[in-house]
Amino acid sequence: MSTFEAVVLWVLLICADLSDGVKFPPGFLFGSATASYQVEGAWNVSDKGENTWDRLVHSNPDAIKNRDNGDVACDSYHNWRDDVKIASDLGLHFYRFSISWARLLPTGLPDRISEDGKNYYNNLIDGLLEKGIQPLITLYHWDLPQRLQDLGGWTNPLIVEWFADYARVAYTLYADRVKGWITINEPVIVCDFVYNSGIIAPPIKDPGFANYLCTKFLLLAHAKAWRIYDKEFKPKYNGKVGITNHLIWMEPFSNEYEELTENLRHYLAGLYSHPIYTKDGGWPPEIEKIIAENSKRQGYPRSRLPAFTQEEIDFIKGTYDFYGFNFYTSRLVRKARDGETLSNWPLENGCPELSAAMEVHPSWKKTESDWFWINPVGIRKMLGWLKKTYGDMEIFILENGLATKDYNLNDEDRIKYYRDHLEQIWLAITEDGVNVTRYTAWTLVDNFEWIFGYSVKFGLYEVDFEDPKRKRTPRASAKYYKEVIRTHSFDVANKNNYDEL
Ligand code: GBH
Repeated sequence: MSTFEAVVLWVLLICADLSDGVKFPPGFLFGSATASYQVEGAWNVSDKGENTWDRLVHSNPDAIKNRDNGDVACDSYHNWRDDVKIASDLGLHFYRFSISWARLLPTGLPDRISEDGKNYYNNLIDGLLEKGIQPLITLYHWDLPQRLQDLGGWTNPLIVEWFADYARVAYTLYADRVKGWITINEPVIVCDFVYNSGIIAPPIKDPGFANYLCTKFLLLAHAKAWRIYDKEFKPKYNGKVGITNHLIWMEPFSNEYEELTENLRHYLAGLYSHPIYTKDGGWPPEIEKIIAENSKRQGYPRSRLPAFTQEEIDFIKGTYDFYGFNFYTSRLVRKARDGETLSNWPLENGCPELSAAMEVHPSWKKTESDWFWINPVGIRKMLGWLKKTYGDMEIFILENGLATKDYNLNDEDRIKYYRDHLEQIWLAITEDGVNVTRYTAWTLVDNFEWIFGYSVKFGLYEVDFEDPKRKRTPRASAKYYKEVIRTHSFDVANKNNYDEL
């Protein structure tokens, strides 16, 4: 062996050794995600039906920062080949995207399937598979057909049938090639944020009442869609179906708020988890009791949280193949002061139902988005809590990422965010024995960030929104993530030596 060879071997051994220590388990998968309304554009192309976000941005443009809208967005409807290319350049194991319900079913109902809608998703799926990337489909990421909204949307019990019919169409068309399905993205946003705040689509404010109707019917809709797959498609295709929650780690402000904090976890995560993942099913008992008592005191003849029949409890229970959640941030919890007004939006500021107020720790770095402070250890604690509370399940992390502002390719802060969160996830796996098997970076490309429009950016790739072709350019974080995937490790050895993208 020449001296040169010996040195090369020595370097290789050291590198292998270093990254071996921090490797994710073999079989652990890395992906990235987007959602239809945030990237597709083509809002009125072909026979696509109008959805609730189309309606909001057109009827009340001032609801959105800079009067932005998703009419064109990243134009992924026309540029899907670019998305597939960059997903492949990154080496993604899977790509999570959502189907626009009204693009596939222009009437919202299965009386007519759009040819163009059907082909669009067929092309995307086949394009991904050709590159060896698994498609992971979200059926509902907030863009409800407006026609169904006009009939009450998620507060109408018939949504259970409407959603199940739509799910069956999607499975029938795509389940031969798509092995991973997410029924609904972040029910706490679909129900609680929507009806408690009134500031996103559909803009209906009916706090403490409509949100709970939505919660009940959404859970039944999820369960029905899960059961359809389980019975009609799983025997043949053997894929996995689940729902994904938006979880914020809740920590007591001080010791005296332990119980309040635990209640709040059982409220925010529990309303959407207890019915599905526990052996008894149904509402989390302590929360059911609190809402019933509050309702009684307020003069209602029955709880604002609608009861389940035993049949419904059994129908929802066990409808999962994994526990899915999205994670961004954390909060500190304390009792609300007398007379303190709490925002009706419970997740990020306070929860009137429990008289809980939320704060942030001074050591958590504020990001450029109003609701978002950084606390990486929160994700490890969240994983530990899920395991302790609901048992040892397979867990998919289906979104995680950092918000920045302005065009900027050199996003060192995003790299740090990803690195620090991946480290905590790795610790949860290796030290706490939590069975996490997937990680998803939100998001592949800068896109329409809901009421913040294009002012807030989450992309691994920057998108030039002035360019008619919406050119995508990799940020430093894209290069970092590519290296994470290649080495199967968060501790990428030589940061300055990424492959060119
Ligand atoms: C996820 O939601 C979504 O699934 C995804 O579509 C989105 O792009 C991503 O996060 C990044 O935000 O300041 O009062 O308007 C996360 C939950 C709920 C966080 C709404 C931001 C804004 C509250 N989001 N919240 S407010």
